[in-house]
Amino acid sequence: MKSITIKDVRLHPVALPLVEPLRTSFGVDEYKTAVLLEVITEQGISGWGEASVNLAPGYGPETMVTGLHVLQQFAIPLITNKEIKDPSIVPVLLRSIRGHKHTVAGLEAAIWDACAKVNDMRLADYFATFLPEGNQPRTGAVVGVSIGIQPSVKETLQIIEKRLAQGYKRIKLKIKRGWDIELAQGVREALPTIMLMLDANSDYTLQDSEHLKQLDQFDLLMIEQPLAHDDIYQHSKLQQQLDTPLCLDESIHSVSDLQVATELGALNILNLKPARVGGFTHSLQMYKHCVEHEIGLWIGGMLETGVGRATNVAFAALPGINLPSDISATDRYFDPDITEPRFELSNGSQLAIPDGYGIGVEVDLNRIADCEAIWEDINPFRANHD
Ligand code: OSB
Ligand code: MG
Repeated sequence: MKSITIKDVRLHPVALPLVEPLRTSFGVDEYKTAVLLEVITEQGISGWGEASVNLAPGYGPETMVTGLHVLQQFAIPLITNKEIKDPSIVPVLLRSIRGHKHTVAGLEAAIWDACAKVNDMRLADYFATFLPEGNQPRTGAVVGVSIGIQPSVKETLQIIEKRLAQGYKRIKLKIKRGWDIELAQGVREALPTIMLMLDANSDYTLQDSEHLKQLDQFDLLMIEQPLAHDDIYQHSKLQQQLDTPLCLDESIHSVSDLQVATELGALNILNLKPARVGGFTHSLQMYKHCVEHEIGLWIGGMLETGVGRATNVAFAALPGINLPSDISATDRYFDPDITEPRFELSNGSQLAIPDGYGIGVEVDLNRIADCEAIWEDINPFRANHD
């Protein structure tokens, strides 16, 4: 395998209007924001990655402003002009930076893309070379769709019907305190056999366990992150009381978190977001852990732009990902996106791995410039200083 040396890193802070905003228990955003990274190698290859950071520290603690700060001041100098044999060295080079996982994951992703391209490989095939034999990617990722909190059961059902008609085979509904049992009941009555799951984004406490037990009657695939974003122990107590499998999202940031959660029985399923765990090197370790411990595994999403979507599709195509991932077709998020071609749903609720090397999609620099201008308009620091 050929190595790379990074000569330059370009940052593109962007905001893209969302076709359908996603209302969760912690809020709603009109825009998807991210810092896109373009690493340029000595051979002149561009690798692209997405640091998926939000306007507010809602889902995670990072924001656009912390992301830009940490990349410029700390992360980029640590990787520039060093020979990188392969991307698994990146967490080592960045070890003096604690936390900021979404941010460093974006930089690592750009390096994964560059390394795959310099070796004339699709990213999915390149990932497989870091796994034991028998982990060759499938033709694509099996996916589902995540639907935000709507004003009524009726409006939720309309969106579900639309998504089922488009071919999505797994529906995830966001819930919150006061918007759960009635919703699950209404949806199950109308659609008794669909693959259905709920995501609470940490809105409940262990005191709600009697209430949450009522959800057992709705034949849910799983309940995602019902309790605190920084808890593992109480989830293990809740799982003892529930028949429905629990899936953790916000609580798991590292291999160590996953080991603790496994030992305690706090999860049956992992929502693995490469961004949340600091990138693909750690994601590969967690993938191996889940396979070994028979923990259900799927790839979660952060409403990524086409760059992050492409990297996630490549990872989600690996055969150890055994549940539908939260990666939907381009038209569910943006019109237009910043990459070409669009991701489209094909038979069996799948997104195909693009043919090209690396992430396999082309970045549209004009569109990126437009989205940088939108970010400039909504940049909170700029607004405060005007
Ligand atoms: O909790 O999984 C979540 C999006 C932003 C922040 C948190 C979450 C989500 C999603 C969207 O559920 C999944 C997607 O990208 O389609
Ligand atoms: Mg979630």
